[in-house]
Amino acid sequence: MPIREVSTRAYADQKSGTAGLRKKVAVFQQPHYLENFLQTIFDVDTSLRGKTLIVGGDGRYFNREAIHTAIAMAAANGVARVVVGQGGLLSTPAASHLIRLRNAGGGFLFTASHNPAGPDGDFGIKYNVAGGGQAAEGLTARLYEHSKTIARYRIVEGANIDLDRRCTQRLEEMEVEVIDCVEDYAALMQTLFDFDRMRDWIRKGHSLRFDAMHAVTGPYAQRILVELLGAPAAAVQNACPLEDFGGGHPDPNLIYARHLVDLVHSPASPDLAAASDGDGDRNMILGRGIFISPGDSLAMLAAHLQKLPGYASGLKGVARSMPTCRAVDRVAQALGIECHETPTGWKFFANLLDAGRATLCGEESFGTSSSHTREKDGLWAVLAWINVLAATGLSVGDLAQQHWRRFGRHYFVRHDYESLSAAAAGGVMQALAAAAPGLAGRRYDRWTVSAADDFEYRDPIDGSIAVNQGLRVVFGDAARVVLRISGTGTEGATLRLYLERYESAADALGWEPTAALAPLAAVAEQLARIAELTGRKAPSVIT
Ligand code: G16
Repeated sequence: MPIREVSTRAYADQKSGTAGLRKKVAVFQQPHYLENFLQTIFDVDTSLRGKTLIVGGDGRYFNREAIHTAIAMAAANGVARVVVGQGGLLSTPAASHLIRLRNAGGGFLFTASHNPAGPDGDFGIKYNVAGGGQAAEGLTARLYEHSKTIARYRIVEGANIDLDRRCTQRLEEMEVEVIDCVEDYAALMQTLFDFDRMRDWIRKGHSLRFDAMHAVTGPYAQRILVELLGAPAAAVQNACPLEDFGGGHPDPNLIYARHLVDLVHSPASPDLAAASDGDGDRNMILGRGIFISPGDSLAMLAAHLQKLPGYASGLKGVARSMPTCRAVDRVAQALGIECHETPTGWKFFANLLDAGRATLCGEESFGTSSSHTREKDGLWAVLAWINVLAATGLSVGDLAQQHWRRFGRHYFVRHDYESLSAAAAGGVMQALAAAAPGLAGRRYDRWTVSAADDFEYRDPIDGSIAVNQGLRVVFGDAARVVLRISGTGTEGATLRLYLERYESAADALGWEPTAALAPLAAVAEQLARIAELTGRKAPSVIT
């Protein structure tokens, strides 16, 4: 089959956001659009030549076409071997693990994460590098520059790879290995968790409900929870991945997984309910009558992880993104370990994980994971919770109460203002940034501003500096108001307002989060003037 060099014209919008390139499907369907971006990667990151490339996606619409294109281009660009999940499926954490396991040069993960799918939905590419982590800021900047001038790409014409049969095929000089997408990941999980104890926990009658939301975690949950841990088949719902995710929005949060919230508040509540997102890197944890916020989940796992086999030697450190509540900071302090605050985006954890400075990381956007991979990992978090419950004998609710009694409680909420014009969202940011230098010492309601700035991060390992990572108004340990523009939206600009309020143990119990945060929401409006500057009286989504 001939390798063809195809002339193309550059598109000017291939700038990666918080997690890769994310656009409407129709944008990716433009002539040469996908090819241009892939060629950009092959041109800029020459380390893929002669190496293994991991390829997979979350099964959404356009996934198969994209994978066929990627394989045909890999063969034309000197890649030695492509390892691809059967049916084109690989969860993001499983792909990251495979990059590490196979010592691959990198991986293409076709996903727009939790964004809706289908012909009118979103598509995306995460490019992960050797070691399994997402491309760092410096590399994505170089990719963007190159994408503006690209004029040709290379592809093997007429390639015809069977993605559904597990076997090794040849395309020109390159080998294509189609593998079971779950096997290596499931093996890794068994080295981290006490499967005997978890099986026992289930056998004794503890109940589970995991919602795969018709996205990629279905086969993973089926194999691990049902086949390996013995949960009844009904414990995993919506397990079959669909191209449009069944018309749903696989974003495991209080809005899009409302049915799980209702379930845990009903008499039919399982002991643990959970969900994951489109590509399997997010997680949501609930117990009978209780939702565990991602920041709390991170802190609670940090407090108990050492009880699990893979973490028996203790945590080296923890890390959270800046907008994530500071609950884990208190646990780190009690454990006497490092606690890092990074910008939003899992890629910022990679250096800390590689350097052994962090074992556990988490973000408010329903992401939690450990040093076992270089991505956040939805099922890992669910398994960690099952193992912690099995090891402690506590219910989710009791574990949370115990935690808050010891460490105090961080109430947290995120308000999203979606589909704003870039000017409106930028206007809010600029106004608060301009006011920030004069805020220290001012009193709002019961809180006094201790610091207000635009978050800047200096990577402790490579010294790189990331600026403009979100505005934060800090009221000592008692509260924070954070404001930033999302890097993952595909329609207009999304403004995110994060509210965090801390109450020490004595005051904490029995407080309803919405009520606890209402006065802080009023303070945030005074500070950020979102209603006044955007005309939006209320957020589009509250999680
Ligand atoms: C991505 C990133 C996360 C980030 C999240 C939200 O998640 O991997 O690190 O926290 O987006 O980003 P933003 O607030 O900029 O929209 P995912 O699950 O979409 O890949």
